[in-house]
Amino acid sequence: MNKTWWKEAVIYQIYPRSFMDSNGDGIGDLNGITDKLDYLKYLGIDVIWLSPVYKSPNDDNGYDISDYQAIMDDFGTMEDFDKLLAEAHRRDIRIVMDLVVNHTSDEHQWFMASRKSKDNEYRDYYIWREGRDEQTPPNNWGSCFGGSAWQYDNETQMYYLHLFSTKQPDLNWDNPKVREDVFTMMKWWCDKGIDGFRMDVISMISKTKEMPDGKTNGLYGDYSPYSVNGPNVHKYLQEMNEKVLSKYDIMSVGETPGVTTELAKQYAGENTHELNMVFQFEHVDYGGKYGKWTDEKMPLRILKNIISRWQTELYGAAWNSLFWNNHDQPRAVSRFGDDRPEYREVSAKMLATCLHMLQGTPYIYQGEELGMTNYPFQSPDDFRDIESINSYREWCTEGHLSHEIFWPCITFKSRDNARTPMQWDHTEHAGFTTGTPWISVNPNYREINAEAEVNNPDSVFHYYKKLIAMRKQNPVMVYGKYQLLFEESEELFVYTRTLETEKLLVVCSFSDREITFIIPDEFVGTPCLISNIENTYDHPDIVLHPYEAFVLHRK
Ligand code: TEU
Ligand code: CA
Repeated sequence: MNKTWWKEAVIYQIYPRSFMDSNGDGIGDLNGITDKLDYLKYLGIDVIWLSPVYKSPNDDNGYDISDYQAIMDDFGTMEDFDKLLAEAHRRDIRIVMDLVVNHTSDEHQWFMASRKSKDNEYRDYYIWREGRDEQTPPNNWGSCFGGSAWQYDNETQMYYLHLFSTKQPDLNWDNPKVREDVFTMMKWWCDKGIDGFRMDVISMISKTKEMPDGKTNGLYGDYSPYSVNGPNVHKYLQEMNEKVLSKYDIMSVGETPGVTTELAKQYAGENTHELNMVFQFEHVDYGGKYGKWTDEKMPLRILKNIISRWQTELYGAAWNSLFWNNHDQPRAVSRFGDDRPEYREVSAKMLATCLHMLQGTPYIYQGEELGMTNYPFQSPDDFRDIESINSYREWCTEGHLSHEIFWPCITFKSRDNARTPMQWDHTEHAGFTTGTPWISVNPNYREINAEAEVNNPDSVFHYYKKLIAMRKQNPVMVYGKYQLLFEESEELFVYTRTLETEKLLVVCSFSDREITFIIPDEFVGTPCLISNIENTYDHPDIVLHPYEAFVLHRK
């Protein structure tokens, strides 16, 4: 297995809109991030993944880009970006940019030209089709954010494809000029000195030519068999690798909905010349009752099964990305842990232990290191996210589902849970802004905030800091081989990591009960590397506290 910096790194995701507002307009910005670099350095992370900061009309908070080489007005200027990059590099922190090239904004100049006529030079940059008849789109596909995936355009009386919102038309990657323009743009950022790309829905860039109807489960058909992991996706990524990625010392991580372990070995194989890693979603896509919406927690055995399969099957062949949450997912502690006040800190630390001891590169989503929780939504008016707003309308206002049934599901999983402002201190608006925040601050900021946690050596923050530092001292955390123990347990996630003669035992309780546990012989009497509770581990028989986690180290 090759050793590389991005395997050894810990990556911290910033959602700029909600991180830190430097000028009082209620919106986080680049200078706000620069102001907080010392905080991130103190935490110890190596890389920042910046969610999109490009010019955008913000239909989907920056994932709808109207100019790839300009900064969003809300976030500042290109000079501010250059300063952020320089200041980050001065602290040995790398910056990975979000690359959103499955689609652009409908306000991108390529699309504005494309829609004007059937024969202009940008027409073929997007995916245009005739309708079946005047009222009917080319096929039955539904978009990710509700409604048909096709939008009729009056100008030329044809439909364009948008797998996401109507303001996010899909680019036509089969057009070599599209690929060339995207690669040129990527090189422009690389030449500026950025350190890599996180590639938005990169598994969806290649569509089948035929585009037949998809299976319906309700109003619309499923596009995924014809758009996810499509016919030319690997060819295009190899071309991107050859023309751009291989020319720089950068890292790449693909966001790949629909990826399997087999496909991951192609997308991110050690020798396939595509990407360095991919994000898989099996452990976060579990159990939708109404589309993706559900209030069910995933049974631990299923979670362990998924994670273990990825750990085992990628070993030596491809590299895992490790995450509990991101800007599209609810808060980790509310979803996989227990956010009741008596268990929040201990379960957040347990989850951190469980994730950082796995094989792969760990990603921390802003506020996770504080144990930030889901937001207590009161009404649909609290939503800012296009997906939550459209879904509520589709299922409840226009559909036939009752509010009482849908509400617990949408509030458990809404993307807005992750997007409330970072909680910096106990002052008004959690120190995020001196103005009015664009989305409400979680009212628990008086108890849960960075200032309080930095000052408390027992905090979730300091626990993360310790885990990150330990990774630098213990190559077994990075390169050790994974093995699951006690597979049948419904409450404990126990595994080992082995590197040559060194071995870690990782024990994590996902239960709010006390549990008796017998330490495997070979670890009895070995030193404890980290634990989230005061306990001793020198006798084999122990009683685990609720959400206890510990790691023993045998050399
Ligand atoms: O997300 C794409 C994706 O995989 C969706 O399934 C995503 O989980 C979405 O939230 C639906 O629930 C990426 C970005 O991460 C997301 O923020 C964007 O909205 C989307 O692409 C379109 O660019
Ligand atoms: Ca601002």
